[in-house]
Amino acid sequence: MKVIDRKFKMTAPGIGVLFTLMAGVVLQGCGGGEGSQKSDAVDSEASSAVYVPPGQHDEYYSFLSGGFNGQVSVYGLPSGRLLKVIPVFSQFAENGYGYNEETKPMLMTSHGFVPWDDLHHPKLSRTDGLADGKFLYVNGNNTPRVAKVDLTTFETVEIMEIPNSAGNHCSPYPTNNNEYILAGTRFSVPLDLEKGGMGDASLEEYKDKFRGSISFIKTNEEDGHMELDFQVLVPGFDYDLANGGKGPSEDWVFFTTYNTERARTLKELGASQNDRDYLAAINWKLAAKYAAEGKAHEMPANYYHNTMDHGSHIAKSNVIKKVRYLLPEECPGMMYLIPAPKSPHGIDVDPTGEYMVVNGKLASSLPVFSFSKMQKAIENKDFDGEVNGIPVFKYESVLYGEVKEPGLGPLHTEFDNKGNGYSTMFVSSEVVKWNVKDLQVLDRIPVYYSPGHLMIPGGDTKEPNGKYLVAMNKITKDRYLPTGPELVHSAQLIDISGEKMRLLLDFPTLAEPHYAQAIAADKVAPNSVKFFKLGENTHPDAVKKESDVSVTRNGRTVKIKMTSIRSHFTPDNIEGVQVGDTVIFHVTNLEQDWDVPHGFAVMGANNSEALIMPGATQSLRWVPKQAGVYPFYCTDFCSALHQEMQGYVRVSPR
Ligand code: CUK
Ligand code: CUA
Repeated sequence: MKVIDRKFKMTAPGIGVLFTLMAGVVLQGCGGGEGSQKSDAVDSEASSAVYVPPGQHDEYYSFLSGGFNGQVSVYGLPSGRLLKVIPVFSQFAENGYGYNEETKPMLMTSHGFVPWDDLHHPKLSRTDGLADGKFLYVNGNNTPRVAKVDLTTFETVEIMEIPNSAGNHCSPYPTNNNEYILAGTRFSVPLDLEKGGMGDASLEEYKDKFRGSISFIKTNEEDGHMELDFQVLVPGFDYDLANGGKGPSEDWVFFTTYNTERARTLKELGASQNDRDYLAAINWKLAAKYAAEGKAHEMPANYYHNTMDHGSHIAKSNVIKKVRYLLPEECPGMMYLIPAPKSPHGIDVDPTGEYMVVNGKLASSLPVFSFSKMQKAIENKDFDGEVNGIPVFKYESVLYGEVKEPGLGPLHTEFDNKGNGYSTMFVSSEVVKWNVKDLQVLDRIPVYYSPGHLMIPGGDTKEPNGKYLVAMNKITKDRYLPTGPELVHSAQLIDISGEKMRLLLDFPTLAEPHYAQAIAADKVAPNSVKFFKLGENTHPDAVKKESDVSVTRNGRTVKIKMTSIRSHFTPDNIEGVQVGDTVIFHVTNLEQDWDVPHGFAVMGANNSEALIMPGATQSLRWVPKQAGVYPFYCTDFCSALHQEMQGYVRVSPR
């Protein structure tokens, strides 16, 4: 059976060639063959290690990205229980996000209303280099955006579109005190520096006209509010992932790149001749200094910045018309290139800030670069040419060493608190533990199957926790009961507290998690909001007592301000609506108690329900097309008389 497993792993798209090349290596045991079969069995103590008794809480919150569902899912660890789905770049029928009038502006972009995106990387906000539990920043890959989730309410409260970017993939990366959230483009595109935004160019002109961008988003310490300070326009490579320094390397951030020969077509890209691509090193502090000192140029722009108001819970869109940019060739010392294995994927900096690991998915070893050697090489000008005025280091002058034969298809690495790195091997389907100092492989455990990212709570900070690791796997196959052609993706919880890794739990995930972050529950739970105070509700159409409800007509628009409280709506018998009117229901939930939302749905209304939190107001827009007497009701079972929580709207012919 194991043989069959290996076979389908190898036929994953794009891996066929690699398999042929490396088949020999696999058979020689690089893929964890023998030893892995033993760890396949979960020991009898595993269940008690993840068992959280009914009524008790998990030790960690973990935030898994949903990839192509545009959402974040919140799981408790170690139980693997799903606690919440947070819609970010999606419409969410469950609670009306993106359907109701309050949240629609969150999804506005310069391309119009874009209620979908591909969400890859959740990153917790930081204080002194450690996750502080205040906010979660996430990226939208497709229509480049960065969003912020407030961890007191678990709601998306801010979304900023990123201009001059295409495929916002190496994003977001918060520096150690959230001075900046950095967001790097994946695709380079032709930029029109005069008129702003994307220009027109033939792919033949790729080398000269295409550029990438790295956005420096400033955040406000109080409320995490984002503001695009400036961008660095970088050479037209493709940029993949970002990770930042700590301690000695705190001022630096690193980006993996591919297609550095700047091929024009996918065919050329696939056949790209360079043996090496680059790890780009950017001194973000120096960049900020250059920008502050007036080195930045300005160009026209057109991007949306959407924010949710605290009091009214109404989102507003702000369109911003210009952006500042730096050119690396004008900013000496700001950017360097380190030769790295061809088409590298993840870049990860260890907790000491000295070692930068490049996960070269096609490479047979894992290169580890040294930050102090890089500093020396800068001092000694130990360069090997340049690209667009950006110095390129000699490989050997910055290399600390290589982890030999770690496995096949290394994608991502995180660290524990004992000086070890853990890397995912996509092709050989395993997690490999190695020592950062001596670069020896210490242990390997098979995962099912083909892991992308892995996550250790705090594993990308200076103080990782050494207890758990979560592998997020791309292929599920036979791990659960079959559900037709589409299977859930799967995460696996691994105990890393001992010398040997130990598989504890499989749990299904929503859509495709790429990265995840986790934080101790006591950093988030005490601040969780239980309900919104009615007295602080500043929604202009809120009604705070039943006697204030109203139905008012203004031309063809009918505004219905109503309330909900166990177990009735006021008014619950609405007249005066005509066919073709635009009807807006503003429903205020008068409850002042934890966990008593009321829902609201009208027959035939083609948007969604509303799910109104205690003390809040939500608005649904409806244009009835036929005369009739339309029932409405509460959709969330709220009391013994929930079923009776209903009413009618009469729609008369015009
Ligand atoms: S990426 Cu998906 S497995 Cu978008 Cu961070 Cu590596
Ligand atoms: Cu209110 Cu059910």
